Order: sequence, then structure tokens, then C-alpha cells
Amino acid sequence: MRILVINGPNLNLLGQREPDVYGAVSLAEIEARLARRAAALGVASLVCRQSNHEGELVTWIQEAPGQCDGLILNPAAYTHTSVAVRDALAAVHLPCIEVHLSNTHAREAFRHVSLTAPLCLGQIQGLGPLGYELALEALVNTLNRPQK
Ligand code: CA2
Repeated sequence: MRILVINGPNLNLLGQREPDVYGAVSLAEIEARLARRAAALGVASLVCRQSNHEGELVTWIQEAPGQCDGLILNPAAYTHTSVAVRDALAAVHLPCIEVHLSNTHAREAFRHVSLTAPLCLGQIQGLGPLGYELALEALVNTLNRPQK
């Protein structure tokens, strides 16, 4: 099983700025925790990517079929704005779980809408870095389940 993790804009700053909102854990540490959890779950390949560019996220999603079996996606601010990321998800038909570190529903109204969540199996938010590990577990569970 191959899993691709995609993080969107500004998440490279995790652990360096706004720890009150996003916590003190860096993206590198989140990825290291995910790699350990992936190994424990028997995931053959876990690739983690981050970009500040919308088009790059779109390209990675477009290229995902054939390269991975499932996606974990935190589109960051593009969650609330990007029809392009949403259209890419709709085009690939890959199981995807959306993750947010913060509880977007407890924040500004413009963060309450996700354009991408309707294209995902599910969404985990407000649980900080643990959300990524829970998403991985859910994705592995789903992919291991016999198809109906
Ligand atoms: O809670 C999340 O995971 C978000 O996707 C984070 C996005 C935000 O636009 C979404 O509404 C919710 C922002 C990521 C910014 O990350 C930073 C990390 C450290 C310092 C500054 C920004």
C-alpha cells in the first residue's frame, strides 16, 4: 500500500510561528511520526509533500493515481478557496482524507466552508498533529477492507 500526504501553503512554518493556533510541532516532526505509524501499520510507501503553490498541489493530485493508493490532504487556506484543488480531487477518484490541525468551525466564518471535503472519504480536524496519524489509520483500514 502506498500513501501520499500533501500539505498546502504555510504549513512549512509549523513550529516556527503562531504556536498558539497551530502548536509547537514542526512539519518535519509530523512527517516523522507519520512514517513511524506507517511502518507499524505495514504501509509499503509513505511520501510526504508540501507546497505553497496551488498549481503544484493540483499537479501532485493529478499524478497520484498509479503512484499511490490513497491520499491524506491538508489543503490549508486552499481548502476554503480552491475550485482547482477540488476539481483535481474529483478527477482522480482516489480515497482521500482531509486533515486540519485546528478546528476550523471554531474560527472565522470563511474557514467554515471546505470546497474539498465533499470529495473526501472523511475529514479530521481540531486534533493537532494526531489528526494525521488518525487519518493514516483510517485510510489503511479503508484500503484493507474488501471492496463491495
Ligand atoms: O488547521 C489547519 O490545518 C488549516 O488547514 C491551516 C491553514 C488554515 O488556512 C486553514 O483554515 C486551517 C493555515 C496553515 C498556516 O500554517 C501556519 C503555521 C505556522 C505559522 C503560520 C501559519
